[in-house]
Amino acid sequence: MTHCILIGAPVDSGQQRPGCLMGPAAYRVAGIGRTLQSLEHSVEDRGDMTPGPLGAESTQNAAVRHLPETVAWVRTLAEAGERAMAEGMPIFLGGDHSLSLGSVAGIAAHARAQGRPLFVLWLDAHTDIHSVATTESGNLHGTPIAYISGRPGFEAFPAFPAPVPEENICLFGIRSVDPAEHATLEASDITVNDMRVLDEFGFAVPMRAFLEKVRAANGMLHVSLDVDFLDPSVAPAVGTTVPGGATFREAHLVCELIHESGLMTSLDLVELNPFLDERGKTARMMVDLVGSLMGRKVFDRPTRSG
Ligand code: 4U7
Ligand code: MN
Ligand code: MN
Ligand code: MN
Repeated sequence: MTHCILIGAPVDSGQQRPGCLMGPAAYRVAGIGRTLQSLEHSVEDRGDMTPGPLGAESTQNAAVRHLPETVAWVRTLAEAGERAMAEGMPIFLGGDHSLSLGSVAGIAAHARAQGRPLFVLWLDAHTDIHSVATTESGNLHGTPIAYISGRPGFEAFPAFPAPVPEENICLFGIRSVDPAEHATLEASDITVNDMRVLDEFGFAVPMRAFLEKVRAANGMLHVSLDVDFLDPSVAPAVGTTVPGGATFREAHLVCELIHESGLMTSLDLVELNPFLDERGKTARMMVDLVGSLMGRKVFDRPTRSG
C-alpha cells in the first residue's frame, strides 16, 4: 500500500494552447482518487497549487514566453514535491510539461538528502532538452530535460538542487526531435529509446534494461508521463500530437512493468488538455494507466504464466 499525494499543477504557461490548466480537474472527474483507493492505496489530495508572486526574470532569447510565471511555478512545485516525498508518493496532476522543471527539482532535493541516486523515465514523443537560450518555439514545456540534467541556460531559474546524471535519464517513445536537441543528445549519455528502437525490440526489453539499472543502483525513480507518448488515436487531448505513438496495449505494458519493478517513487501526469478531448477519453485513458502503474492487473504473473 502506498500513500498517494495528489498535487494539482494547473500550469498553462509552458506552451501556447490554452486548456492544460483544466487538467487536474479532469483527472479528478475521471476518478484518479477512486482508482487508487480501489487498489488499496491511501489518497491525499492537496488540491491545486498556485504560483507565488512573479519576479522580473528575463532572457536574451526573445522567443521565450512566460519566464517569470514559469520560475514562480518551479519554486512552488519544487517545495510541494520535496515535502510530499517525505510523506508518500507525489503524483503531479498537470498542467503542461514545464511543471516538471519544478516537480523534479523538489524530488532531486529529497533524493540528495536521502543519499540515493535519482533516475528519471521520460515517456514522451519529444526529448524536451531545449535550453531557455536555444528554444525556437519559446515554449518552456520543451526544456525540462536540459534543466534537470544540469545544462547551462537556466540562469533565471533556481539552481537545480542535484543534477540528474545523464546515465540515469531514459527518454522513451521519442519521435519528434528538433535539430538543436539532436545535437545535444548525440553528445550526451542520455538513453534515447526512440520509436525505431521500440519497433525493433518491443517496449519490454528496453524498459526492463532501464529498470534493472535503477534497481542495481538502489535508485529512486521518477516517471514523467506526457500524454503525447500515446498515439493520438487513443489520446487526442494534447496540443502537440505526433502520429506513431504507443498503443493502448504498449502503454499498459510499460506501466505494468514499472509497477512490477516496485521502483517508482514519484509521478508526473502532463500535457492533458481537456478542452481538446473527446468525451473524456484521454483523461480516462491516463487514469487507467495510473491504475496499471499502481498495481491493477488481470492476474498475478507468477501464478498464471509460470
Ligand atoms: B512536450 C518542440 F518544436 N520541440 O520545442 C518545441 F517540436 O512537453 C516541442 O514534450 C516541445 O509536449 C514539446 O516547442 C514539449 C517543437
Ligand atoms: Mn513533454
Ligand atoms: Mn511531448
Ligand atoms: Mn506537448
